Amino acid sequence: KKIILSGIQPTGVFTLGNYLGAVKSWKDLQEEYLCYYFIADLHSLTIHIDPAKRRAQTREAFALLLACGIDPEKSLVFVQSHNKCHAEMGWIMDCCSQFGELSRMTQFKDKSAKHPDNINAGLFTYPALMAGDILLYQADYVPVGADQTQHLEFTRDVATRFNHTYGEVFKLPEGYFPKAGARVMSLQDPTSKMSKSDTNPKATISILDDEKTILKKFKSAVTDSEAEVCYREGKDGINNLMTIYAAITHKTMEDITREFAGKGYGDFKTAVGEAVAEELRPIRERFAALMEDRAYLDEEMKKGAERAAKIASKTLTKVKKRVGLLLEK
Ligand code: AQP
Repeated sequence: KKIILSGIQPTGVFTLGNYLGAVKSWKDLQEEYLCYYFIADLHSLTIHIDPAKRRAQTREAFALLLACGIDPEKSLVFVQSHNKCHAEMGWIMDCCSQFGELSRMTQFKDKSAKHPDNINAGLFTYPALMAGDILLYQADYVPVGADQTQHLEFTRDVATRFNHTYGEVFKLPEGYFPKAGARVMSLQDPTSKMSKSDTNPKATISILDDEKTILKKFKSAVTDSEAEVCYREGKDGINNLMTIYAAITHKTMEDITREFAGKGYGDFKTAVGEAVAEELRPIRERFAALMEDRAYLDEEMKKGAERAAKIASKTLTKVKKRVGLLLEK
């Protein structure tokens, strides 16, 4: 089986964007691929989070993955920092990355503009740590959103350069773009993506929101002054709601336009809210049950970390040999 690898940061409860854009397809991929999914807690250190909160969010993120249908019997699920190979490999990748190429990363530019008070070195070398995550497991495919394609290209560049300098070690990973994957925008500013770390709770749907909250948030979603449900340039708010509705119901944009012809935005927003609430209800219930069973979560994390370390250490040992680090006896 081909290997799929992807990660998600424990920077808050997953949003509907994380779910529809990533985790929902991760679940389906388990049937066809060997899947490795991890909680990217080392990456999350690039932003300030209260330490106790970070710890809690890491456990929650792990439980959320399971609640979303990632099955630890089928897939490898683990916390990044529990496998020490990531940090070691990250440093080696740092030393294989050029300042110039890292300077061109748009995510660094975006994130440093967003947090001018904390432009740390980790934010700058984030793509090198990510390259290490991917290359450690010799992943064939990496499901990435449009915002991550540059980082994947970077990973391929680093891997190619390494193979050229030290001899073939790394498989070159390819992007995987799930057909059903949707890019979900903020409900309050539909020109920017929905983000877990958005400080305006009205802008995001958390996958743990209850039905009432979901309906209320959709009701206050920013749209336009027309009254036509159709997917068209300039209708960012409606386009976003249609994208969400289509991703959940598998209807086409034409179907949706037909369904709401002659009806107002109010009806449409209610329908989207109900569909989302219905989709998220079982996840919320499973999450609550999982959080009651801390021993099970800890056990699964431990098993995941052990399996991950076993796989990754093979690549790491090869890499260390190739770059000339003296291996301990
Ligand atoms: N709005 C979105 N629509 C579709 N996909 C999205 N993803 C994130 N937001 C959307 C995808 O979710 C996966 C995990 O993301 P991440 O946690 O590694 O980091 P992120 O992309 O920075 O996600 P957030 O929610 O925006 O987090 P913060 O607020 O912490 O920066 C990725 O596959 C991503 O493409």
